[in-house]
Parts: sequence; C-alpha cells; structure tokens
Amino acid sequence: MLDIQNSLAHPLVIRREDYTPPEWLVPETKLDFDLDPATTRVTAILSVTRNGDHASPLRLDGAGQKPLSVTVDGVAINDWRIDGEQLVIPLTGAAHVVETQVEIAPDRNTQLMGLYASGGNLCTQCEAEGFRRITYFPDRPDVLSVYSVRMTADQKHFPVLLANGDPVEQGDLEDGRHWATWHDPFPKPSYLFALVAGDLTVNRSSFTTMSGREVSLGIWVREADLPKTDHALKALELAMAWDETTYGREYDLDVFNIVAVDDFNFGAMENKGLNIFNSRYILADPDTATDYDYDAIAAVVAHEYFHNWSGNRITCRDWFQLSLKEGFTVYRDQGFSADQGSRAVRRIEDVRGLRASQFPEDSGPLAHPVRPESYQEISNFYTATIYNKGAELIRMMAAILGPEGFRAGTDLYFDRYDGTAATCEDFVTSMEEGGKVDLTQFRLWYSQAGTPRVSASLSQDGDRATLRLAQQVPATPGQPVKSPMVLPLRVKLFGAESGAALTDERLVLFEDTLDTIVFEGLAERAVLSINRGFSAPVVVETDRTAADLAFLSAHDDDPFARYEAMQQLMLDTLVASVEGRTDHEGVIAAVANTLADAALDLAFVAEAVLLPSESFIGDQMAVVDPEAIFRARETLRRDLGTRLEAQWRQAYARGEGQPYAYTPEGKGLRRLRSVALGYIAASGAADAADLAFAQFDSADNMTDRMGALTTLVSSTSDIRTTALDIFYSQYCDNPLVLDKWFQAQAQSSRDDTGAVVAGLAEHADFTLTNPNRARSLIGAFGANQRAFNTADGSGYRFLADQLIALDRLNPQTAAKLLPPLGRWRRFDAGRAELMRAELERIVRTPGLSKDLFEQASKSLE
Ligand code: 0A1
Ligand code: ZN
Repeated sequence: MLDIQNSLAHPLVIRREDYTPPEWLVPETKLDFDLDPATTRVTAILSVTRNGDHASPLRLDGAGQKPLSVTVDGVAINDWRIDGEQLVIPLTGAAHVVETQVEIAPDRNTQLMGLYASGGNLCTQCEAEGFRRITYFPDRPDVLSVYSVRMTADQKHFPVLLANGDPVEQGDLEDGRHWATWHDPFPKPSYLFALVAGDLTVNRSSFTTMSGREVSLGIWVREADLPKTDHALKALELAMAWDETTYGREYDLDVFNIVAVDDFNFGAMENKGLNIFNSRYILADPDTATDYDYDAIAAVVAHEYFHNWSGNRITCRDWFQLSLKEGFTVYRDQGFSADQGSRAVRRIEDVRGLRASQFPEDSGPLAHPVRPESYQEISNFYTATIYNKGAELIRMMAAILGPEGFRAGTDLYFDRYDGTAATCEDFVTSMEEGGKVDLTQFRLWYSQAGTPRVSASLSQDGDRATLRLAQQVPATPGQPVKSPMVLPLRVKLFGAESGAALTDERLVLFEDTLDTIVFEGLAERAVLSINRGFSAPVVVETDRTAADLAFLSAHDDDPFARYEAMQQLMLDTLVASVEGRTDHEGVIAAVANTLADAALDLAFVAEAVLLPSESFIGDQMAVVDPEAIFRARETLRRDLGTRLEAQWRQAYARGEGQPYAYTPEGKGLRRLRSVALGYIAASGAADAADLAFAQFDSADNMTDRMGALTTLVSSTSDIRTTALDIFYSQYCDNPLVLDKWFQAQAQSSRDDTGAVVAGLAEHADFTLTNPNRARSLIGAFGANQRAFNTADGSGYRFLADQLIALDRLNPQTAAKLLPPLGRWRRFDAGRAELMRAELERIVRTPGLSKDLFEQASKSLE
C-alpha cells in the first residue's frame, strides 16, 4: 500500500497531450542580483506580452523564494497572490512591464538547483526547473527571452562575475563591492540562464571561426587547479572545429566561458556562453586523472559545446521533447569522440554503456519511451533512455538516410528551426524532407518503450541461404501491446572455410514481425554476421554455434562485430556454466587467438578479452542468482588466467617501462596491461599481488595506479590495505581522486564489501552533500551486483537508509541512485520481498521529495 499522505502530496502528473502554448511571452528580461551567500536579493524586470486572445492573469513560477515587492508598469501593486508556488498578477493590457523583488539564500541551497554556493563561490543550475528558485518567471522552455544581467558582490570574495552572453561593463563601488553587467543577444529559455561569482582564475585561448570571427575562450577554476585545465581547453578547440566541418555549425558569441565547480548534480550544463561543469569533467593531469577521465572530459566538453546549436539555438518546446536536444547531442559527441581515436573501441564503449544502463531501464519498472507521455518530476527523466537510446535513434536515421541525406536533413533542421523551441516531430520531419525518405513507421521508436528482440536464423541449401528474422517488442509499464518497429540491421556473410566475405554488407530494413532474406551464389557454407556496428539497439538471438562465434571473433572484418561475437560466445558459456554445464575451451581458444593477433589495436584487444559484467549476465537469466553468476565468472576468469598465463604476462610486459603519453598507442598499452594484470591475479599466481603492488607503487600516472589498485582491492592479500592507505594519504586533499578511493572499494569483489561500504559511509571524508562523493560510494555499491544483493538484505537496507538521508538534502541525486532497488522482479522471492520492503519504507517516509517518491512508487508497481 502506498502512503496516502505522500500520494496526496504528489498527485500531479504532467502529460504531453496537455501541452498548450504559453499565455504570456517575455521578450525581454532584466535581472539585478545583489549577491551574498546568506541573502541574495533578485530584482527582475520582465516585459511581458499577452499571447493570443484570452483574459488570464500572468502566472509566474516560483519555488522557495521570499517575495518582497511587485510593480506593474512602474506602480507598486498589492493585488498579486501566491497560488501554490506561483505568483499570480492580474493584468489588463496586451503588454506590460512587471518588476518583482525576492530574497533567496544560496548557502542553504543543498539541492544544488537555482543559485547555490559551492566551495565558497556562487553558481547556478537552472535546467530543468531551477530558474523558478531564483526569481518568479514562466519557467518553461518555450518562453524565450533576451536577458541582461547586472551583478553586485563583495570584491574580495567574488572578484570574478560572469553571466551568459558577452560582458558589457563593470565597475567598483565604495563599500568594497563591485558590479558587472552582461548581455546575451540570443533569446533563450530560462533553463539556460547562468551566473557565477567567485574567486577564480582563467586559462584562456582563442578560436577563429570559419567565417573569421575571433572568439575568446576561458576555463575558470580555483587558482590551484589551473594547471589541470589544458586538456579541457584543447578539447573545446577541437570540438569547435569539428562542429564546423561535420555539421557546418559556427559559434555565435564573442566569448565562450566554462566554469568548474565541485558540487554539481550532473556532468555539466550548456548555459548559453557560460557552461558550468562538474569539476570531474574539467580537471585532469596524468597524476590524478585516468585515460578514461581524459576521454570523458573531451566528450563532455564537446557535448556541452555542441548544445549551442542542438539545444540552445534550437531548444525544446516542452520537456517531453528532451531527447530532441539530448539524443542528438549525445550522437554528435559520440561522433566527435570516434573521430579523435579508434572508432571501433569508441563504439564498443558506447554499446557497453547502453547495455549497462539503458537496457535494464528499458526492461524494468522505470521503462519509458524516448519521448515520454507523462512525468511527475522532470529531473527523473534525464535518463539513459532519453540520452543514449535517443542517440541510437539518431544513429539509425543517419544509417537509413546515408551520410549525404543525413547532412541535408540536419542542415534543414538547423536552418528551419533556428531560434525556436521545437519538437522531436520537427526533427523527424526534417530528416524525411532532407533525406527524402518516409519515416512514418520509424516514429514508433519515439513512442514505444522496451528493447526489441530479434531472432535470426540462417539456413543454407547449396549456394542459396535464407535468413529468417522475427521481432518482438516486449510489454513495458503502460504499454502492454506493441507494433513491429523499423530495425536497420547491417548484415554480411562470411565463408566458413575460407574466412572470406561472401557478400557485401547489406542494410536490411526489417519492418515486420517476420521477414526472410535470400542470398544467392554462395560458394561455401556461410556464417552470419548481423547487427554489425550495433546498427540497431536491439537484442539479437541467433542459432550460431560456439564454433561460428569463435570463427567470427577471428575473421569478421567489422571490429565491432568481432567483439560482439566474442561477447556472445562468452555470454553463452557463462550462462551455461551458471546452469551447471561448464565448458571453457571455446572461450579460451578465442581469447588466445585474439591475444596472438598482431594486427589488432591493443585497446581493441583489451576490450575484446574482457568478460561481460555480472549484471549483464544477470540480464540474460530468468532469475538472477548473483552468487552463481559471480562464481561462474570467477571460474572462467581463473581458467583464462591459468591457461593463458604466459600470454597475459607477455601482454603485461609490453606496457612495462613505457613513459606516460596520452596517445592512442599509450592508452591501448595501459588498458591491455590492466586487463592482463587482472587475469594474472585471477590465475592465482603467487606473485600477482606483489606485481600489482609494484605497479601501484611505481606508476607515473593515475591509469596504471588505479589499474593496480582495482586488482588489489579485490584480492585477499593484506597488501591491499597498505595500497589503500598510501593512496589515501597521498590524495586525501584531492576530492576527485578521493572519490576513486571510495569507488574502488565499493566495486570490490571481496566477500566483505558490504561491511566495508557501510564502514566507509561513516568515514570522516564521506558526505552526502557532495553528489560526486555520494555517487562514488552509494552508486558504485548499488551497481556491484553480488555485494549489493546479499541474501540477508543488508545491502538493500543500507541503500534505503542512505537514500532517505540524501533525499532531505538533494532529492535529484537521491532519486538517481534508486534504480538498483527497482530490480526486485528479476530476483528470487526472498530477495524480491526484502527489496520491496525497503521501497515501501522509502515511499512511506514523511516529507519525501516528489523525485524520490516518483521513482520508488513506480518501482513498486
Ligand atoms: N543538459 C545537461 C544535463 C543537465 C541536466 C540537469 C542538470 O541539473 C541538475 C544539470 C545538467 C547535459 O545534457 O549536459
Ligand atoms: Zn546534454
């Protein structure tokens, strides 16, 4: 039973079908901030115009501020009222100037939405509905306004004052305060508003755009962090150039600023001309950031920059269209990253991420379409489905249109909708017109949730082979019955004896429930390579034998397909082994083969020889048995370790003594080295812990140090505590590195991980007020399938306790960490009952946020 009070407190469901255009527009907004961490006074002067023929009053959204005064056309009024959290102002004419004054308290803002304090500086986060916590405003993305901002603050504590757009003027005041004004000529929705006041220093460079305009670029950080900003700045320059060559998109203001802050709910935010970043996606040097961090920084910097066109110039009409900007921008940042290094490895990483986060979402209680129909709290919809599945939709359209058609489609889209708040439908229409294709059935991808399942079977008679396809889209909450979707499947056949290609690659558009495709003129037995490059985000089941998969893992000419064949072989082997049929020979031979293939890129080899994660194995099973999965996976790891020990040692040695360089070759060497170390440890070799410790101790970079520490934290050797202590004392003053220390322990495969994590939650350096820290321990633990799902339910209890505590401070971050508890249907009755009990306890908690309430109550349904 759901708690009546909470259900009553949060009954409001917002529906896509209820969209109506705004009743009032705000062509111009002037903001004046008298900044102070304890009490900030905000004066807003809005020129408002009636939109259409109606007699409704002006309704401005608000949240938590203290209203001080309201004037209309320069005259103080007192017939305004507060309705819920909205400020309602009766207005008679077609256009008025409305001025409000409010007070807010940034230093008590632990939700990190609106104006808040982080590390002594003041900054904002307004997406999706944070602007209403700053001032009264129609806080919806289809109200576009031109903003002018004036800030006044104490000069000593806040020497730097930044806002959107271009700087206009600044000056000093007598009382130790100073002021600055900024103007953003591009009309924008309130969620893109930003300001920063702080004691910051800047790493600057400049960029000349394709039409010859000079743009001044700046990354603003604390003085001590300045040496860690070069990589992000370089990435920004690369991203700006890439968007010009790939999409013809040029930057439009004279300045582009980025500010890094330590307390941030997400990764970063694309505010017009003033991006605000979680510092983990800016700061890097070899001693503190891993190769993975470097790659992520470049990807996030590019992502936020690309939003200037896909998000800011063209924004979303309403939040149901969120994937319009997010799916497309993820697709764009993936393209950028692919162009910087190995395309295949990047695709493997993206697909692994999709399978780790989006597939479980799509098959669980929180499944929703890429364009959702309803929500209670929009912050809960910044999901892997909106972002990553959304990107896959764009990728499929790009495949269907081909490169030229796709570019024509995006050109048309940017051209036609520039300066407007658009919809997903507008994007699809642009693709249809620009690419001259019919996407009627394709639109189902936006409205139907759930990961389609395809079964594919190839049969051959002489020189003729028939591929039989069947598709099924599973039921999801609120969508019991589905129609077949358009699945673009890249398909190719290889000769089983020769290993040569028997056909060209074909793009099969599989649109019905069933289909057959015939291949003629095959000189030998054909082996099927399907969904190459992961051309459709679906689950493919085939009747290919272990021998065929091993063959493809060695001969397919698409590196992604080689990887997939190996993964499938490993997965089949592991699932069989959980079910009691253990035969590791096929996997051992295929891994040996890959390790021996000198033509392969080392980063690819490292990816290809990694076993599927415990949770991905769990996703294949009717009932997840976390212990059995863990044992099966460890046994295969041990066998691979022992049988191929010489090869692992050889691979390990290849990276030895190489000086650090952040290059594709350097990254490949380090990645393979860490994977090899893991296998050497899995083999039970007596020297494994010493080897890992030596690597840990002598590493000149964080990638090698973390690679070793990751192996050590899962080992039984006491040397692991020595390593953890050294790491702690070396980096306890660096929050981003200390996050890694918490995270590595929460990810450990040791039996005592649950107890260790509970202990770490009491550690002096643990805090729920910093989202990165909370995620590094609680998030990582929730993702550790075996440790989290111990049969006594202690992991569930721990997570629920933490979420209830976190919800009081920061509802958004709490709600994001809930999903592991929602997987109860996938487990045995005992665990399911324990998980449900914790979800019910959360739902019944008095004063729960609507963020956590929505996630927990939906997870119980
Ligand atoms: N638009 C940002 C994501 C983002 C969303 C909400 C936030 O509020 C806490 C912050 C950032 C992006 O896609 O990068
Ligand atoms: Zn984004």
